[in-house]
Amino acid sequence: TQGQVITCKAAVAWEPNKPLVIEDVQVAPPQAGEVRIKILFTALCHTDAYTWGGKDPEGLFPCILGHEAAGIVESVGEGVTEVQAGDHVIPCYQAECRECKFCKSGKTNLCGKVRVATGAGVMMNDRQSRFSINGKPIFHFMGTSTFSQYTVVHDVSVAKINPQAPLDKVCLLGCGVPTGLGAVWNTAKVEPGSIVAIFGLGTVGLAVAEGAKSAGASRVIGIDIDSKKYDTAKHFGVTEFVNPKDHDKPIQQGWGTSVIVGVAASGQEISTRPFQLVTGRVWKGTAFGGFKSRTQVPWLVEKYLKKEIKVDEYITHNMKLGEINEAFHLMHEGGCLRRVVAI
Ligand code: NAD
Ligand code: AHE
Ligand code: ZN
Repeated sequence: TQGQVITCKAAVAWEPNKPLVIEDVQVAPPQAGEVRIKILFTALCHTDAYTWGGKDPEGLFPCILGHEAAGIVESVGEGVTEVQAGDHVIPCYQAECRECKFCKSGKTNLCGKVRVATGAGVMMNDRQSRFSINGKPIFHFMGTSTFSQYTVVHDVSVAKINPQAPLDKVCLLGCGVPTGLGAVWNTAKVEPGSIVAIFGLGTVGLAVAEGAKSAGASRVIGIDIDSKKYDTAKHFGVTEFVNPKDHDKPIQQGWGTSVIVGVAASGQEISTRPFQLVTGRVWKGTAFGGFKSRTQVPWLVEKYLKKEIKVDEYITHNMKLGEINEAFHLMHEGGCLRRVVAI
């Protein structure tokens, strides 16, 4: 198949909020600096639902969503040296080129090399998509587009991992679990004895709880409007629960560091009085938990293999590509964390 167009199945989002359609999609060969990956397993993250729901200012349609996955390299384009056909990999929506001023700064995990293209749903080389249906281009998403049996990504967006790792599990290390752990370890830098409050007890929130427990937090307060999340949350280190629906007055007090993880729809903003920051509160945000993707995803895979971090525990459903719309609906059910789809 090297050098040839591959026709395969992919779940195409034709329009916001309309069911995804499993289509035969043509996937062009990788160009210079690109890698074509056979995706074996992909999970669904809330961000996929956010973009599918038309809330993402960068959302483009038709597109192939999906960014939390694992697979095997099928072929590589010219000049690609760090991976080859047969390597087990995790696509990384947050690239790491190790050459741009951001990568070299030592201050951020955000990489500038291909972000302009990934935000526009195309590849950097020619600003075109590698996906098409009978000649009609279909946009990429987050530089990953993992709801497809084959995808093309930039080489700076591929983490090569230990081939012994089970791909149906470590696909989660492509987004949600690292984001939560890293929000605690890298961004908030939680110290022993700290009190941590988590708003939203999905996979990202529970990974925050796991990270907080491992960092020695004395209390981990879980806040969710869905009381069904509370039972599971205990197993991830949440020690107390608050359902905002049970309170008619604000109950927050004190100061500390707030780390924004969640994404918001176009036009939605957060604000506060300067006094809050003047008097010692700190407001930060985190993308992919501050982890350097190509360097640290393989390290997280090793930590999982040594049983130092949980992954299996976040998987509540195993599904097939044809069930992807059901997988989106399940997101809103109490018992649901990650759904892993076999592609
Ligand atoms: P999820 O759907 O699995 O979980 C979200 C949880 O939040 C649910 O339990 C829901 O009941 C709860 N919730 C909803 N509204 C709430 C409210 N008003 N107050 C308290 N709880 C509320 O989602 P997830 O996949 O864990 O993702 C969580 C968020 O993080 C999403 O916004 C996602 O887009 C974002 N995200 C950001 C990054 C990043 O790098 N910054 C990475 C992954 C996910
Ligand atoms: N496109 C949205 C922003 C989306 C966003 O913030 N994405 C997170 C990752 S969410 C993963 O589930 C992120 O890492 N952003 C940094 C980046 O470079 O995209 C918008 O508001 O325009
Ligand atoms: Zn995600």
